[in-house]
Amino acid sequence: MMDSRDGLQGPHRTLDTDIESFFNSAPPLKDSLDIGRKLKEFIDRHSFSSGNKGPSRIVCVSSGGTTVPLEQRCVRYIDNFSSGHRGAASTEYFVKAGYAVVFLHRRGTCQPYCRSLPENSLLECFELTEESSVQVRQSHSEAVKRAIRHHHTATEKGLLLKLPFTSIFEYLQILRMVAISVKNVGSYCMFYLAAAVSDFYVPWESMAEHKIQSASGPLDMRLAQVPKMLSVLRKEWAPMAYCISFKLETDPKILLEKADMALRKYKMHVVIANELLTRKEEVVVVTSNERITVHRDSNEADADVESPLIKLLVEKHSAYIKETGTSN
Ligand code: 9Z3
Repeated sequence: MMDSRDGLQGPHRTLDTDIESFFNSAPPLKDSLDIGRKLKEFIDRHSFSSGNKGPSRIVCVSSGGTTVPLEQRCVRYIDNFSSGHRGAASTEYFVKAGYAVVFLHRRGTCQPYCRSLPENSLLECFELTEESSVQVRQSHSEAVKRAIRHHHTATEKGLLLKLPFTSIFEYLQILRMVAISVKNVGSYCMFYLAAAVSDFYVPWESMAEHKIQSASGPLDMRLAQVPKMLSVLRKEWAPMAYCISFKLETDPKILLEKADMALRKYKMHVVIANELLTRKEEVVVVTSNERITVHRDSNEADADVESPLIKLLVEKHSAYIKETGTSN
């Protein structure tokens, strides 16, 4: 029997079929109706001309690592190192630059405006008074006020939509929803994909339903390759959006070459190359005709590399909007 994909040949057929079977076999997204509603409201609010200001720019920032469940009733999973710092910091700078941000983040990872607060912020930043009411500790008062002020400004203006994920299944399903819903925003939309996405996974249908038993001896498990969604994001989901992905390596000798390859293979507008150990100090912005190294300003104690990085990317996005003829 022929299927509707029989017109496709070679690698395209394989990739499309892999992507289709990934989504078909993924467990259904629990809050998909709620996510769809929130996305629609957010995008409607920012994609239509408001007064004489013209449409806003929207960026989807992905942040943190995806998990790979080993059991359907998940007890164990494979995870990665990502703290979500890059995504959270970048979100703050995008909001500052006037972008509306869909912050697609791993549950429990670093959040915008909370980066300067201690890890256990509730217990460390607050104390009980003699009358048993709660007050901010003097030592943390400036940091707490700054965080609350900036967060409120962003949320009051409706510039921040937070969408959480945990597993690779959730991440890719939500990314697809976001991408399809911003299609009409065209070149005003940007994807800034800083999430550390699993390369390998256990397909849902071949996954054990119940907790894997240790009494069964050493565990032998075959992981399938996660199909690369970047091509389909560029080709089908949001073809006009400005797309930035990240390339992470631990071996500096192969980093730039791999970033170049990703740029060409997935037709990204920009690939940001970073090394695990120096990722907070410097990154290299790779495009088809240049490589720009961006450093953290080492003279300032709380400066981060995301500040000059986002400034540069916003300029590049402006040039792209102009080039595609949609500038107002
Ligand atoms: C990155 O390279 C991010 O910059 C980091 C940020 C994950 C290193 P943290 O969250 O770290 O601040 O702790 N993200 C993308 C990594 C990735 O999975 N890239 C894929 C690859 O390298 C391409 S989609 O193959």
